[in-house]
Amino acid sequence: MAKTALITGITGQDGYHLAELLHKKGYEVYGIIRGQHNPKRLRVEQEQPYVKLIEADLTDQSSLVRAIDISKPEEIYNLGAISHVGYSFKAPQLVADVTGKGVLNMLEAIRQSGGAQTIRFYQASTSEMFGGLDYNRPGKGYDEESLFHPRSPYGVAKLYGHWITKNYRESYDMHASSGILFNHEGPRRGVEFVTRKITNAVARIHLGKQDHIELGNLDPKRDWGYAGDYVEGMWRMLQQDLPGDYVLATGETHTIGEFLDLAFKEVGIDDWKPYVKQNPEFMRPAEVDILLGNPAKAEKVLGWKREVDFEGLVKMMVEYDLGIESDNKLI
Ligand code: NDP
Ligand code: GDR
Repeated sequence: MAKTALITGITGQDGYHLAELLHKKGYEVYGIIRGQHNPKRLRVEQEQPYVKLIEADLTDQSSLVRAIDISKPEEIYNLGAISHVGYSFKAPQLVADVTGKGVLNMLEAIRQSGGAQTIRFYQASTSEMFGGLDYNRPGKGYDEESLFHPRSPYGVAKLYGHWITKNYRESYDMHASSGILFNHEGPRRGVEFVTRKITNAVARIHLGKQDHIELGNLDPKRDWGYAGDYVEGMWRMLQQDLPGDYVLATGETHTIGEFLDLAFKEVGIDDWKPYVKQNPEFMRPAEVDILLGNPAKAEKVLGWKREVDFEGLVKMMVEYDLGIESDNKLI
């Protein structure tokens, strides 16, 4: 019989890819949408009509209980969060409420609905919990046993979400798993994140719609993969007999400068420096300098491996942005 899943963060990048994956697998898919007027509702309704939307908010536990009552899911994927690291310095308390305490609200909603033993739970944990500092960075990359040292209100809130998920697993024997995911991108990435900001600007510069791009710190290194690959890993975690924590990463790290190199080359520009200006507005009070993940456990236990490589990812994103910018479509 078809399984049922409830996804928070359905309007986000990962919500899009996960809903598509689960639908292809024959799931009945419910998604939580927040706010009385959410402009992204129309996009979901038009592109993914198979998703049944339920109005709720991670800060309102009663709305989560209602969402579980309506959907009666076997699996809940908690992708909802305020997810922008830079923004988390500007609204730290809101981020604590949504990205941190929102996880507790969902876990408690599951318990109150009587689903602690029947509903499998996925928490969207992050490489931002590690912090990328010299002292805690293993040569082979961060794994599930590495020390945490978050460097932003977002990272701190996510660490709370990570530990409360573990705590509910241990305390109430819940099938609650955390995916510690390193950066994953794609055409569906929000333009507020550096990769999509770059690929969209590259397309616009190529088409003469914009003459430069303003960025912050170009030195940080990230382990960038493709979001479509990562949602497969999330699903595999919930299909295991036992819950657990898993790093999903590519095992490669690249600077923002390298991303710029490849993105501009796609439109025939070899030297991007004349097109890039630095703007301190996009710098953060504390930076995560280097992120590199070691996905050995996920590869061994889940049989998961990323398919799309760094070059393929940049190419895919630039091509997508050239398409929508040529057609003057909204991003
Ligand atoms: P997005 O920022 O694209 O999506 C975030 C989603 O959370 C949106 O659907 C948003 O809804 C929703 N949301 C925000 N506030 C609330 C709220 N109060 N109640 C309910 N939903 C809310 O993130 P991604 O898709 O990129 O990431 C998915 C998850 O994975 C996030 O938790 C993120 O922190 C985490 N993560 C992401 C990584 C990445 O590289 N993408 C890596 C590691 C972890 P709305 O559209 O209405 O704002
Ligand atoms: P990150 O992604 O902080 O890694 O969090 P983001 O793309 O925002 O930043 C990556 C790096 O680029 C630097 N940077 C800029 N960033 C943005 N957004 N805009 C700029 O103009 C800019 N210029 C330089 C940043 O300082 C940073 O070093 C993402 C999110 O999806 C999180 O939710 C997730 O948990 C982590 O990835 C893993």
